Amino acid sequence: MSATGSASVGYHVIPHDDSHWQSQWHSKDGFQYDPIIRNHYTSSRTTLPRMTNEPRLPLVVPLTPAGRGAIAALLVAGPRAVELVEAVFVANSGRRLAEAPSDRIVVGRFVQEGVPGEPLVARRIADDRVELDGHGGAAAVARLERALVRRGAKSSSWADWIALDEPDPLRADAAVALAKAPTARSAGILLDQYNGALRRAWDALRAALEGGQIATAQSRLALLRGRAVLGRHLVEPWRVVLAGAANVGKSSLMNALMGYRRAIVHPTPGTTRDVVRATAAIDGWPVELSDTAGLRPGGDPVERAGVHLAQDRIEAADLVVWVLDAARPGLSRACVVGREANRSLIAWNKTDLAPMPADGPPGLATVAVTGEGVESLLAAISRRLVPEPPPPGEAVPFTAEQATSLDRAATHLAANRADKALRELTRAASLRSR
Ligand SMILES: Nc1nc2c(ncn2[C@@H]2O[C@H](COP(=O)(O)OP(=O)(O)O)[C@@H](O)[C@H]2O)c(=O)[nH]1
Ligand SMILES: [Mg+2]
Repeated sequence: MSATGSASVGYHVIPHDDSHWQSQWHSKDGFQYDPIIRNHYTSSRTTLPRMTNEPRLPLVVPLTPAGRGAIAALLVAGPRAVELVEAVFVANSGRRLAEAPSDRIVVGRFVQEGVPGEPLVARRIADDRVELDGHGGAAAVARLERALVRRGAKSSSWADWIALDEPDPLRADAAVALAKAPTARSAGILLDQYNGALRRAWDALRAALEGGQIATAQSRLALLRGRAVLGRHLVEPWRVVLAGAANVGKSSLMNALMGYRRAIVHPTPGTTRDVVRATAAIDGWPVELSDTAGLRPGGDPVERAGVHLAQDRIEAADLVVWVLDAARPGLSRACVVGREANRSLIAWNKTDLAPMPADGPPGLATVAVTGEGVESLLAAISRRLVPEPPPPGEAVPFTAEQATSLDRAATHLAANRADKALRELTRAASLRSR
């Protein structure tokens, strides 16, 4: 990824109440950089930044995901972090952790009631920050966490920890989203945002407003808003629904798109009753595909319920792939009438039996049972979902809150209230993710 962290931004953290902290962003002008924070943005040696103001309680933060794993990592951060760890850890060398050079890996054991037990590795990052690496697995992590909590630490989730420790809320949100990214492509875009792409664009937009360059602000705002739809679907998959009449080959197409037999295929019309969902990556974009019951009147109560579910899915879809039967074009056409074109794609299936009808709505030819045309359909789905993928390193707003804030700023700007737009953007960028 081409984006890199920016050293030209500043902030400070102020205590909000006993346990919560609030950060405030300051524009470049008039801000006194905190040297510790500058270090965070410029140092490549320190992997974890130091806190500017310390919470009263030291925190214990499991960093590795819950579940089985060979190694689990925990962070102990805050005042007395080293002292706290020394109460549950003894180094094999017999030396004190407090005296170990910072960043040195110290091999030792987890001590409970004075008895050294399982192996534990400690690394004193700073006086207020120690990383512990021990056996993985929920029970082992919980035991260590409990031992630290008994001695006065407070448990914190990694996401809360990032929100507390990372002063840039846009970057904190990117860190949280990055951990949820289902595909490498969406992770790449989120990594750009983590590395400052959105922060730079946000600040440039604010600078344009501050400088009274309204036209520039408007075009920057439009660009960001245009990318917000993609941004929301970097973590949440796009909802793509296969819909159409009974027996046209929707389930067969679902299986062909997925590459394995997910849905039941049968010549009997009305075989698919429930909505069958599967998640996939199409061209690197996370997608939830839904196969639905064939839309037809009548049928037994279960099939009718399936048709209702199908209609709900169609309404909520980001894209509907209408599957039409080339061998029975008349029957299929009713389904597409009146549908919004920008939310629809048409797949003429069973083109092995009959050619795509010249007088029907234009679409892509597929043969679900052989896979013919499926690659082209996948490419068309990708193009329809993301017509203009952002170039690497570009800003992409990726949370609903960011999108809302950009929309509000646009409304203010349209009403010639640049001051309000600026306030909105400033406020949104100083919110904490929770
Ligand atoms: N010849 C041919 N048959 C197909 C094709 N796609 C599906 N079928 C058959 O059509 C019947 C209905 O398929 P299915 O996927 O269950 O349709 P659905 O009711 O729309 O889900 C099955 O017998 C499939 O094998 C195709 O492209 N060509
Ligand atoms: Mg079916």
